[in-house]
Amino acid sequence: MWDPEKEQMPASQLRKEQSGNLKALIRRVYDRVPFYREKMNLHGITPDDINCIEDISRLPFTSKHEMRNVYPYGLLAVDRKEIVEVHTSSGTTGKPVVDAYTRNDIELWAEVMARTLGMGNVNSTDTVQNAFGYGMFTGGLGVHYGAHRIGATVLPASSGNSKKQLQLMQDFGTTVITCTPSYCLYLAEFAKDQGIDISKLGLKTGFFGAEPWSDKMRLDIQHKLGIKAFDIYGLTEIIGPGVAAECCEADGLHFFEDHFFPEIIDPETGAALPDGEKGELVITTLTKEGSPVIRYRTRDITYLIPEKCHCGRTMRRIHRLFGRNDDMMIIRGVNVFPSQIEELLLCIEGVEPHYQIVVDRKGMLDTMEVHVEVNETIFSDEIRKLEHLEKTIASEIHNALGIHVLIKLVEPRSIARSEGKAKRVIDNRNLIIEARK
Ligand code: DLL
Repeated sequence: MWDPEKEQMPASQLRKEQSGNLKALIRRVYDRVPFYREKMNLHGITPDDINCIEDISRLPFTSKHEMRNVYPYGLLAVDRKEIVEVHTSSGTTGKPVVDAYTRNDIELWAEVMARTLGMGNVNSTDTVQNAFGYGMFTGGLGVHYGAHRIGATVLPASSGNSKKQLQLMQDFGTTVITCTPSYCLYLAEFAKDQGIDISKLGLKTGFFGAEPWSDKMRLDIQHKLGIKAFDIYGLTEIIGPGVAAECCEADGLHFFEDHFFPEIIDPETGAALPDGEKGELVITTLTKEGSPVIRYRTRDITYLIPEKCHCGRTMRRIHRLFGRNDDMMIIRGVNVFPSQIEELLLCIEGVEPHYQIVVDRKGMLDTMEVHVEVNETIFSDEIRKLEHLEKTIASEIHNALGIHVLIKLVEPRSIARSEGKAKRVIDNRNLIIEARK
């Protein structure tokens, strides 16, 4: 454990720290950030109303839409000259959101990322090959700072260039790999093509995140690379990676709630949901200085696990992410997450972990087609067998989700690979989804 004192803090002490930090945060943003002051005034709340962590539910939410509206520096709670680094989201669906870090924020980031890597016992003898993208994306530098803090040797490989990735692994004896889970699988496939057995290169551990991935996909990664795979969660709006991470029990991600306070709400009504109930994750940055965020609606769907973990850490856990409610497809009235489809697909013999879901509307009816890659052996089977497999997959999905989908088996390697986040869904319906704003 990287910081046993913090990570095993008794709940009462944690609540006390959270309460003190929330109170100080609200006073700070009220005094310094017009955006928050105006919102609080509108809700008739003053800093004096916030005295303990439970009072957090009195505060208004912050949405992505609002954060974009104040691009680039509308959330700054310090003087601009205190900012030492800036990251942004990709901005593919609108203006990017900005995370502005003070020197202390960078220290905090290094600390929570050291905790994250500490979940897999990374230490100064390790060589961490960081294949998350470096740049405005938070993955690259976030992992980098954490690995430095631990004293491991970092190979700042960044994403892509698979040939070079394999060369680095061989030359420098990489023990830890970090990247998106979809890129990791691609790398395994690429290694195989090159005649390299990636499971024999001495890798021990991998940290994967930035996109949803199922337990089946984890097993596949572990098997193909011969490593233990950890799920790590984070988002630009909050700090980047380092918000929550899985321990060796692999039963939920410990939320670093001394710095980031989690709540689960009903996405429709905004009402708080009890532990164990699935809903939208809302996060408040309790200690960040540069661009603090209050009750940020992440759109990510999960639930809180309050039970004590066998690893000894006391911080509450969230279940692995089910997906985002803006990725949730409503197909003829049924809510479907890509992760549910993935989970089903990967249970079927011969199916590869590469798929794409194409949603369309024919007349008034939603249609869903799933393009599924199969392995070479299956693909060279006779047509009759392929048709049988298509039917099997369609009926598995129908049994589990109650919707009819068209399955199209496609050639091995025909679905585009990504070096970063995989694109799983193509929605051709042109629906205007409120949540996307
Ligand atoms: O993806 C930060 C990150 C980098 C996390 C490296 C983990 C590793 P954004 O680009 O702002 O930041 O995207 C954040 O990605 O709201 C989730 O929807 C999704 N996401 C991140 N981690 C996971 C995960 C980074 N472990 C958005 N499982 C989040 C599922 C994840 N979804």
